[in-house]
Amino acid sequence: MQDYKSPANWVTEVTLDFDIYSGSTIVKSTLSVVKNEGSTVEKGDLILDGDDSSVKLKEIYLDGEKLNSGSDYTLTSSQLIVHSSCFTGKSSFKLETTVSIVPEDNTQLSGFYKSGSMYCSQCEAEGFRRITYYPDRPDNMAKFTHVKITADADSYPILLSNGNLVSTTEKDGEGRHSAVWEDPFPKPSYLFAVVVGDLGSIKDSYTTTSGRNVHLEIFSEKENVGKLDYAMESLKNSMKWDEDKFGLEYDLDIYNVVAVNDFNMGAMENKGLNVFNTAYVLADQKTATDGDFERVEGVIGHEYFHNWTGNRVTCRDWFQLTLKEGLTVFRDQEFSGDMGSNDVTRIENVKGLRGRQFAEDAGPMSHPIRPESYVAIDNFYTATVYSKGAEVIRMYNTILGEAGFRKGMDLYFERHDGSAATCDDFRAAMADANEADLEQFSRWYTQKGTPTVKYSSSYDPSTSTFTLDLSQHTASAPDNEPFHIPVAFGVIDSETGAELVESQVLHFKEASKSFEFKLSSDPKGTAVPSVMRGFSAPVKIVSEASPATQKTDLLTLAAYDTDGFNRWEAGQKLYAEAIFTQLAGDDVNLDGVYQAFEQTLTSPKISDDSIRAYGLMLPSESGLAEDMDIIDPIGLHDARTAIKKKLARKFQAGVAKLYDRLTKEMSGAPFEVNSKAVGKRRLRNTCLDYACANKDTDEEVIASAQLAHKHYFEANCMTDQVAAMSILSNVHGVPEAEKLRDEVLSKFFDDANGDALVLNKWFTIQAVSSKPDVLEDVISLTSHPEFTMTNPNRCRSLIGAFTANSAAFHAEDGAGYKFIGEKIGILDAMNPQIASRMVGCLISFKRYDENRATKMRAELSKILEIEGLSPDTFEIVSKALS
Ligand code: HT7
Ligand code: ZN
Repeated sequence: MQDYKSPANWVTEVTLDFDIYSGSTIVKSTLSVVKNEGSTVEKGDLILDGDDSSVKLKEIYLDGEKLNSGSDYTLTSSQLIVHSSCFTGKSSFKLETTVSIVPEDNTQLSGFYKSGSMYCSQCEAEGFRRITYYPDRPDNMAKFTHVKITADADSYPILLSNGNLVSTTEKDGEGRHSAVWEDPFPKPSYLFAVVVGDLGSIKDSYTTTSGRNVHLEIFSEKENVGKLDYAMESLKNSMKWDEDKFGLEYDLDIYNVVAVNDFNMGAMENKGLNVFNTAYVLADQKTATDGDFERVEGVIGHEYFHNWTGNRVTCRDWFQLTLKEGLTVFRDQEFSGDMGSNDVTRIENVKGLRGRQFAEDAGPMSHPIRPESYVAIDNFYTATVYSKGAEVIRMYNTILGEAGFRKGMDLYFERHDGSAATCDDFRAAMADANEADLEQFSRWYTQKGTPTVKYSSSYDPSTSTFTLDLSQHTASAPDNEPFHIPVAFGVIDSETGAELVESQVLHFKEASKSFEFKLSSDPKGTAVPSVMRGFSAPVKIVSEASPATQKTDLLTLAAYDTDGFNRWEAGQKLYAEAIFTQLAGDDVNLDGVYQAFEQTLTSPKISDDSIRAYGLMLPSESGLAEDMDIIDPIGLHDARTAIKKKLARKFQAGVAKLYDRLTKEMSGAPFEVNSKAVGKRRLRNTCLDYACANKDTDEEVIASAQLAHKHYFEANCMTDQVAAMSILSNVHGVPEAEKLRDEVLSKFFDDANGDALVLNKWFTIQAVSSKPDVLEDVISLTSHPEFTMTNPNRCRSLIGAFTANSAAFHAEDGAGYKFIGEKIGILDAMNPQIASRMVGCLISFKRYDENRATKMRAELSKILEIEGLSPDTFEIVSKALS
């Protein structure tokens, strides 16, 4: 990690003036600058960042005196350096600049840009330098005291920025009007925002515990205003949850959210003015799936929680990104769990972590949650920084307990409110508040890779002693020192299901260690260890027991574990073992799998339909791939499909019965979004998936298609439509069934009526189809009039989705790689952030066989040769090839 140096000068106050005209926006800034007495930088020059591909300097004055290029300042492609000779002897001064920018030409969607008919900004991480010259670093916290926006009044009636609205002017003779905003809280430039447009909105209010009345308003394009209610409810729930859980209240009188069509990421936590990708704010019965509703709640919560963990306390430098992101993801996960079901949320989050972050840790971009270096910081908004970062925060919570964690949070805010902090500051607050030793815990910040924890156990009846042996190592980073791993643990009696050892957290800090427990009486059956309950650490957990013992242990845990997560996990491990045996071509004994599946399908003890559904679902291909040294994408897909078919065949009657029962129960019920209703839909759609899985004969293909077709036309919501259409999109080769598929696909398209988010689903479902000619479909969809590479959501919905279609993307002839390679070249010139994310699908070539690896590498080499390749894509590709 580069040594941190605070700058020679601080900007303490800012005024900005945006004068927006079609084709050119003039930005005037006045910066109040003071000398930083604590700086260790040798030269005292004022360094302002500025990207000259976006910003054109017009004028510059220091305390009213015009400055001259060369003698007074130096302009490079990325900086404006005001020589210290211009302000020698002054303890403070004012610097005024005027620049022009062209938001209409900004296809990178970083800085100030046009999205449809509105203008908006995205400044994290380094977008402010594409708006004006400024110390664009997170440790420079300044008050934005006066932000004036002027634009055409008829085209742009809404003029928004951070903080409080100070004044407005009416339309003048030229038809222009303006608004002035002031943000009383000092902030880094990455939290600055401006939005200008002709927008609709919904309004509400929230009164904080201490009595502050907060005006809440969510803006969108006018035709989408009817889809904002769920976001508003989620926002109010978030505000209440943060007060209840962490004693944190909102601190301004206004909280504005704006939905934007063209956005590189999910959303942005700008102080008092969140900007959201429409995909994470718009939701209604007709257009959003339950998954979409869940994401809206989670992301609304996430951005709101940033107000304290990110905005009030920000990051000293971008190496500390996980300080705000890991912590805020942990907070949004806890919020989502509390709003619905904690076990369900945990299962979903761990599935995501295993599918994405474990893969990242096993590839060339593997990095610690606090990276050591970067070329483009935008490349480090990764699953590791976010999701593994959240797991690291969760481990503090596990080690210190909920009350201890809260004490640590309180101390963190007491010490760092209003400042820019580090991950070490956070760890120190946790340690000091609890008098805990978290020295070794720091390795989670500095060491990369996914550790594997192996365990074995024994029981000695002569001493009534149960022994658990643990060892840890990181295969991808063998030099790693042992981590401090909290192992949540219990022991279950295989005969009675009784908990033989009280559930507890073991502190595993050595390369290997044995833990002993005295049992009060001998087990009736065998004593089965339940290790890493609730997924208490981001590790791979492997039993060293014989395959036969492992199977019986997993059956015990699947039936009896008192920990909901491990109950689910045991079933998943049984399924995974069967899939890998199938893949190896060995005889598969499915007795255990059938037992677990049947138990899940029928057990009256399972009260949550989502848990039952997740228990019936097989592990994902991406999750399974992480347990393979060399990934065989097609073999894996086929083996998983084969096991699914066997289950579908064996439980055809039971699945159909459950499907019918749920259909009856749900018929005529009003549409609701709550755990119960979502659970029912999830379970019924899982049954549909199994009911349609038997496709060995043309008759079966037709019968499946008819069932899915019926499900589609009887659906009362997007969740059920998508479930049915996903099944139908796989249909091929049987004309009668293909007719039903095509009918549904075109009905879906017509009913979308141009709705961008619904059309994205239409593209995605076709891109992830298991049809053998899916790539041809995808290629032809790139010429569809509704397809465009310039909108990140649309691009992800087709091109990104195809890369997730592992069996098709990794086709042996390399056609998938070639297609993606070409698209990345085009994308990089428009939007490097999106291109560099997309190229991630090619970089893990070492995980594949020689044929595939060679072809993937060849595409990467071609990309590297592109003239003018962005630093973003260059960083990822060159790391992969090195
Ligand atoms: N903190 C926000 C990060 C973000 C971002 C980063 C790089 C490029 C574009 C971006 N848009 C938003 C999102 C979050 O974690 O809340
Ligand atoms: Zn965030």
